[in-house]
Amino acid sequence: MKIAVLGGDGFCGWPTSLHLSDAGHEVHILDNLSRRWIDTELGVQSLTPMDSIQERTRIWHQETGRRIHFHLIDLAKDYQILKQWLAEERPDAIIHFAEQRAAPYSMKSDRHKNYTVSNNVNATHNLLNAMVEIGLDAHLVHLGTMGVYGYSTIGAAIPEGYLDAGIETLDGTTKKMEILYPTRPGSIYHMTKSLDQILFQFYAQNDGLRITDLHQGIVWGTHTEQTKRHEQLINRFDYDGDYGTVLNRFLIQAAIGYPITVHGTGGQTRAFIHIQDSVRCIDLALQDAPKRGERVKIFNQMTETHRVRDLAELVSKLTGAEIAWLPNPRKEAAENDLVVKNDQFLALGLDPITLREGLLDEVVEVAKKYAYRVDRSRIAAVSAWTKEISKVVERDPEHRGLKSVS
Ligand code: NAD
Ligand code: USQ
Repeated sequence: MKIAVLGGDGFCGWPTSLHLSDAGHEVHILDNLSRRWIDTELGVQSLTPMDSIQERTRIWHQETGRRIHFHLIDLAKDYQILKQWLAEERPDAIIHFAEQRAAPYSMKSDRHKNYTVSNNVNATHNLLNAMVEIGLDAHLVHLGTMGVYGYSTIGAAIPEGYLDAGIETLDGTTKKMEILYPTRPGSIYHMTKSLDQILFQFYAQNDGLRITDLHQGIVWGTHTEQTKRHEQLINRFDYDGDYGTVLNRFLIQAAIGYPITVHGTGGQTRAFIHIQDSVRCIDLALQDAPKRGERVKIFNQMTETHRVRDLAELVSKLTGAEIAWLPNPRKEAAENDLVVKNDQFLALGLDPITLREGLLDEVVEVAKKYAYRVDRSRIAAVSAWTKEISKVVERDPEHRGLKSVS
């Protein structure tokens, strides 16, 4: 297949591009490299040394003889260029990773909120609009998030996207209907993914676009089979307070002797998936495209759930690192349970990699190897969800003390 990977220079997009190229597909990365600019804005860098996208694709060609093509396009702003590219290349499938994906970054200031909404919603809408305009019947696979559901604790498993509901009609009977599971986003970023869902629903119903939305949990790990093939194919690894995700952060903190930063009581339960499984799931989803006219196919792309404090304790036990209990910069439930259905990927043959598989050590090894690249002053998560929380986070002496750990 000819596959366009939008956002293919990122943490999930790069290993997915390599995997698909390795499997024999013709891969085109479309990316505006905004994530690299955001690193510059925040004064951080990936823990792992990342070469330019051109150099990465050159090394891939050198190692495998296969070409990955790169196109510098801003999906949110370059509508005409995107439309022309799609019209000329007519990919069979499009994988859409190209959004601003950090919740803390999306909550930093009014500017960051505006940027996240306009970047994410316009990127998705421009793509859908262009596909209809040029009559492109490609299978669109989008990376959404478990966070659209809001991690609620209602004593039931979260279904894969849809909920059977009943509504009382005027004549007193109950009419059954299938609805999108109600969204309850916990950040501006997660809100944009909830808006994406509505865009997909409309374009599938109105124009027959074939769309799969993958509601993915937190991705951990760094290497995949292909990124391990050469030092310069290495994946991005974010550890900073905005882009670093919880498990990868805990592992790198442990590796460099920084206290493990648990927010609040660490009572939040989240869904997780290893990067290698994330890549596999996308491949499985590609092979299971919906038919024209079918509703949007929604998968929960996760393999296990864990409570944040359990992860902190696990990493602490594994490495001897101490745990710091910090005021939570986010507005989120202090404690939540989470049960999630993921039957569809299991039925398609996914054999999940779990935390028990020994890959935690692999991440610690990577973290130790590149520890010299870490700026410890960038580890604290200081983006506060509300002005009130911001005052608490700033006032707390322990947090300030931790920020200056060196
Ligand atoms: P990332 O920030 O590493 O990669 C995103 C890529 O998209 C970057 O290379 C960036 O430059 C590009 N991009 C952003 N806006 C663009 C635009 N307007 N035009 C062109 N390119 C643009 O993020 P990631 O961790 O690889 O996540 C990829 C996708 O998966 C995101 O949509 C995210 O919401 C979703 N996701 C990620 C995780 C996770 O834990 N990392 C979990 C669930 C879902
Ligand atoms: N947390 C800590 N300490 C830290 C960092 C985070 O206790 O040092 C806590 C947070 O308060 C939160 C939980 O860990 O309760 C998860 O935070 P996170 O930053 O790992 O994950 P999140 O903000 O939810 O976002 C990440 C990705 C996002 C993706 C989402 C999937 O950045 O792109 O959509 O995971 S999910 O969480 O399932 O919605």
